[in-house]
Order: sequence, then structure tokens, then C-alpha cells
Amino acid sequence: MHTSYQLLIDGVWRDGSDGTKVPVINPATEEAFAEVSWGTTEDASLALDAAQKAMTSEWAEWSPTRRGRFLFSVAATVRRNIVELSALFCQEHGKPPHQAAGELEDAARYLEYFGGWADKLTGMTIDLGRGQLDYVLREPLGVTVHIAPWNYPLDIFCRSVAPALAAGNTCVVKPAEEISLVTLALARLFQEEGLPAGVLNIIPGPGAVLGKYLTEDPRVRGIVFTGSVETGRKVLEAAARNITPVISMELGGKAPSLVFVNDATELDGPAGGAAGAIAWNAGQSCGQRSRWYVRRDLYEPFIERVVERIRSLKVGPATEAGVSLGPLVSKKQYDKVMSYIQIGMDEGARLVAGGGRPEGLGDKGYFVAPTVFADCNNSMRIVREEIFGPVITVIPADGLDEALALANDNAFGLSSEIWTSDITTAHTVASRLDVGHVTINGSAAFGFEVPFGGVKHSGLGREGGPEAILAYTRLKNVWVNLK
Ligand code: TXE
Repeated sequence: MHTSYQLLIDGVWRDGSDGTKVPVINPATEEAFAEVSWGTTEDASLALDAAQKAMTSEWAEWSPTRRGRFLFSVAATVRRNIVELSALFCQEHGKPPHQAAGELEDAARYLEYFGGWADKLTGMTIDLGRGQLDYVLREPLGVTVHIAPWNYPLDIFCRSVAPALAAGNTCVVKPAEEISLVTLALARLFQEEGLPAGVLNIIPGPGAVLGKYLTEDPRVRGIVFTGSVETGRKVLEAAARNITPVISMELGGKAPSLVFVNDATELDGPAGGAAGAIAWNAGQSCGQRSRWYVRRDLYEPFIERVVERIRSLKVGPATEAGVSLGPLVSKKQYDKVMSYIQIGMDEGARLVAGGGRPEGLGDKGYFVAPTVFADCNNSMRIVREEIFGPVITVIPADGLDEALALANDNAFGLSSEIWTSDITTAHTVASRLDVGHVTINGSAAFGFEVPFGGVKHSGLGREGGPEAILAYTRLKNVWVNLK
């Protein structure tokens, strides 16, 4: 049975002003299982009005402590509803259940982390001498616009909405075209927990129309964007019109992983990491380790070990037990990844695993087999560009200096990784990688307490950690003549 989802504007669930409803496709079956109303620019304008009005109504009376407690209570509700939310998430996105539940837990953690910050934001006083008082107020920015992608919709929703609300802002969120039901379902929990009308508004719809409108509007005092570099540029241009602060932009990556372990007996860790990079979210991650630079003498053993590992990865629909990777999120993403696989073969890379649809899954569903390309080099498009699928490239390197130079030779600079048992090598590499995020001997620490974000084309600003919440505030200096 189809279920219909609506927009949230000023605390009211409603259809879009022109009545457009779009089918929501399960990427594992290619069948519609629900429909969602899309908003128009008229709806976006109503949402901005509501968010602006909310800045000076009941919400403004909420103390920081109350805002923090509210976020804790939403986190608890997310956990109480994790089974239903995960089921919807799997259906809409295709993620296996353990990954859907993991992302919901992450969402809850963002709510708790930033909820904890709500009553810890402070201003300061500045001593200018006798007869003068100078103090600095830390205030919310005002109406913030959040443009979200489809790959980690709940994680990304909470990592920006939680600090925005903790700091006293109001929000208008535009989810990605591909994934909006889980965001709307989560927003319902915020409403049920008693968020005043207009503080959180959700408008699904086309980015080219709604995203453009929202980022160009003068009522907006902060923009958060996660998506592609190309759209990121448009958002920056739109923000420039009204000098709207861009709080953060996370524009993806092409993360290198350097394998410089001592010998072949230490290859299990990195080979497992490579298999994980393929499987987790079916490779649709900004931090995916997609370029593997391996010590030349360990290059072939590493490839063998990775191929062995990925044989045990089960591809299939989220409804099947033991699935490691589900389908890609949409036909658009499936076509993109398939076209890169063809590009890799045309460029002369050696296909050592995968390379198309997995066997035994029929012709329905956007499934791509775990794919490994060896004998790659930095001039290939599959090494330079973001594929965003279950595909990795492996490249031999003659020594650490060469591996570092190759790793830094990319337009992106988000995440990276080094595998080594030598402590000096580990920290030397960490200091020389031109990125915002380095992990040593494994992949973790992408959120909550730590700053996550990139350099170069990977974007600006940081998600997670104290700096993230400060970016949702502005300073006002007040001087008093006491004479
Ligand atoms: O991205 P878009 P798409 C990368 C990944 C992927 C590629 C394309 O490589 O294959 O981008 O994905 C909204 N003004 N990433 O097409 O277009 C849009 O509606 C304002 C990496 O999904 O950037 C959606 O809500 N907003 C990334 C959001 O922007 C606009 C995650 C992202 O869509 C807009 C996703 C406009 N003019 C994709 N046009 C990451 N950093 O992890 C569209 N949008």
C-alpha cells in the first residue's frame, strides 16, 4: 500500500502549493512504495517566513538548557523508534539494516552531542580600562537553510540541524530528491516532542528550483550544504548575492589510503579496510578510501588479499539476511558508477574483481558488484574523480615520498588514511597529507566530537566538535560609557 508524505511548514503537515506528488522508488526493486509532496518556491517562501517569525516568538523564550534537553529527548525518541525508522530507511535508501540502524544511532549521538553544548555557549567581557564596559554577546545567526544529500540523510540532517537548534536558530531543510521520507519521519519526532511551530521546516523538492531559491533569499542568515562540487559552486554564488554566511560546505572526496605496513603478514588490516570501503553504504561515502597507494613489493599480495575479502561480501536487497551492500540509491547513481567502470576499462586499468551487475540478482535493482581496479595511475579519471560507488583503485608506489605526492595530487582534500606499524611514519604522513581528516590503521572519527571537513574542492567549515556549533552563532560587541 502506498503511503503519502507531506511537507512541514510552520508546524503544519501539508501538500505543496501546486499539488505535485512524486513516487518514491525502492532502489532494490525499482518499484514505487510511497509518494511525497514536493514544494514550490511559494512553499519555500512560506517556510522562510515561518522560520523568521519563530526567531522572535515562543522559541526565543526557550532557555539554552531547555533547547539542550529538547535535543536529548528527541535523541531518546529516535532510539525508541529505531526499528520502524530503520525499516523505512532500508526501503527508501537500500542500506542493509545494520547500516540503517547505525546511522540512526549516529543521528541520536549528534542530537546529544550538540544538545550538550546548548548551555555552554558563552560571550565574554573585554577590559578597555576604567569608565568603560565592553562585552561580547554570542547570538544565533537567525534562519538557517540546510541543503542535504541522499547518502547519509539522517546523519547529515542531525549534524547540522542539532547545532543550529542548540544555538537558538531556526531551520529550513531541503532534503535530496532521492531521499526525503526518512527526514520527514525524523522531523515528525521533533514536532511530537514539542518543538514550536516554524522552528523546523522541511521542504522536499527539486534542488535546481528550491535549493536555488533558498540559497538566494535575503531572509536566510546561514547556509549549510553537503553535495557535489558543481552544486557547491552554485550555492556559493547564490550566497554571494546577499553576503549570506556559508556555515559549512562538504563537497565530497577521493580519499587516499597509503599501505606501508612492514610485510605481507600485516596486510589483513588494510585489505579489510579496502573491503569495508567498498561495502559501507555501497561506497557512497564522501570519506570512502577509493585510491589505494601500496608499497610496490606488497602490491600484488595486497590485491590478492582484497579480492579474497570481497568474495565474502554479499550484495542484495536489505530484506535479505547477511547483506553487506545494498543497491545504489538511484538509477542516476547506478548509471554514473557503471559509466565509470567502463571508463576504467577504456583507460586500461586491470579489472580484478566485479565490473558490473552481480550475478544472480536479475535485472531489477541498482546493484553493482564490488569492483577493484589494479594497475591504475593518477592520470586516470577513475583515480582523479569521485565515483561514489563500490569501486576502488589500486596503485603501486615506490616509497613513502612518492605515495604522499600521489595522494596529495588530487583536487579533493577531505579524508585519508595510512597503514603502518611505525609511529614516526604514521605521524609524518599525517602532517604531510593535504586534507582535513587523517586516520591511522583504520577508518573512524567522522563526526560528533571531532571536526570533520575538507580542504581544496572538498569544501569549507567543519562538522562536529566545538567549532561546528560556534559557526551557528555570531558575535555582537557592546560598549558602554560608564563615566
Ligand atoms: O549532488 P547535488 P547529486 C557527489 C557524488 C554524486 C554527485 C552527484 O559524487 O555522485 O555528487 O550527486 C541540491 N542550489 N555527492 O546530484 O546536485 C539537491 O537537490 C542548491 C557527494 O545528488 O550536489 C540535493 O539536495 N541546492 C556528496 C543537494 O543539492 C541544489 C553527497 C545535493 O545534490 C541545487 C552527495 C542548486 N542549484 C553527492 N541543485 C558528499 N559530499 O558526500 C541541486 N541542489
